[in-house]
Amino acid sequence: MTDIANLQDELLAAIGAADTTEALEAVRISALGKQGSVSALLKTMGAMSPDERQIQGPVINGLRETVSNALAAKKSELENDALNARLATEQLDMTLPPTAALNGSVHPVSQVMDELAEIFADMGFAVAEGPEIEDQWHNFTALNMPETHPARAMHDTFYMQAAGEEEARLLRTHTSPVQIRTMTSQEPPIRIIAPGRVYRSDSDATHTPMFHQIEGLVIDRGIHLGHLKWTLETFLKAFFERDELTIRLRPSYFPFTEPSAEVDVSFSMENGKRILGGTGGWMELLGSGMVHPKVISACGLDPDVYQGFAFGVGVDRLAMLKYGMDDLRAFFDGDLRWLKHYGFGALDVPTLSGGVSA
Ligand code: 2U9
Repeated sequence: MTDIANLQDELLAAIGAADTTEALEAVRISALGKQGSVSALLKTMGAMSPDERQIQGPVINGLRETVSNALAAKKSELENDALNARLATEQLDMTLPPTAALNGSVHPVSQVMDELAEIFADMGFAVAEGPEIEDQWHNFTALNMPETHPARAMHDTFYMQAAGEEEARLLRTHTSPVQIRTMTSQEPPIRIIAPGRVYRSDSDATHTPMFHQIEGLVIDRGIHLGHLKWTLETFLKAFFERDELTIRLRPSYFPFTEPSAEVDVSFSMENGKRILGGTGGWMELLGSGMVHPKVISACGLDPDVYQGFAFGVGVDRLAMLKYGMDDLRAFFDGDLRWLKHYGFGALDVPTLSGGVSA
């Protein structure tokens, strides 16, 4: 009995003295391991007479339980101490500058969208957004493209039919439904740009099933083609940072504008490469026109009172022309080497005063 009491005192003292989890584990093995002192005592019970076992059994089991409990208590005490020590040394200084500028980079599409928002904000345009999953009315019908209109088939639309819903919904094929939503919810004058993702079932070197568009819309009294031409020329000069850039409107057709015009931008050659601006030739860049009276009526406005102009252009194409990428598919590969090469620093925020380019 006294041996067992002595062993218990010894073990509890050793547990109390253990100051690391490793030291505590060594004590546990010396007591409860295969060759441990407590395990050896437990083994002796097999050879005892029933009377002897009735007396010694509870004592030996009591020893095992006391030692186990002391080990568990000490273990959680040591772990708690370790956590507190870590919390005391690990500090996060929220006032330090971010390191994002060194590690990540801003995708050229995001950079160009920020540049566009900055340029158009200076001309009084707000940024408008809308859902990417649309209904057919906002994406087509309100834009003078009834169900039978051939342009609907030309858009290579991704449709989705929900169970129990009568009409299929779709991934917007252009950002124009955003302008429709603005016209049906706000009073003119309206001056907005709608940048965002659009989807068409099309895929090759110059087409990806998802791409980025920016469209602009102005609705007010007395708006005419002159306002459109000035706005586009001012925007393109600011975006490409070339004062000698000129534009040319060519008659075209879109269901939602009348008249419609394709916009060409002048370019010149420098070291065998096309750069925008100058007098070397013309490059097609945007689509535009005066908003069709039927579109204005569809949004509940009187076309005899309100007129407007609209335009659309691919953001990815604008980025390629300004920053010199040649393959559209690389935009969406997520290749870190490409992002490092073409990406922009997170702190290079485009401003008109500091220069819109990074
Ligand atoms: C409303 C009224 C009119 C938007 C317009 C274009 C011409 C156009 C293309 C350019 C390249 C799409 O990304 S692209 O393939 N867009 O040519 N977009 S006029 O007209 C609107 C929009 C909304 C309410």
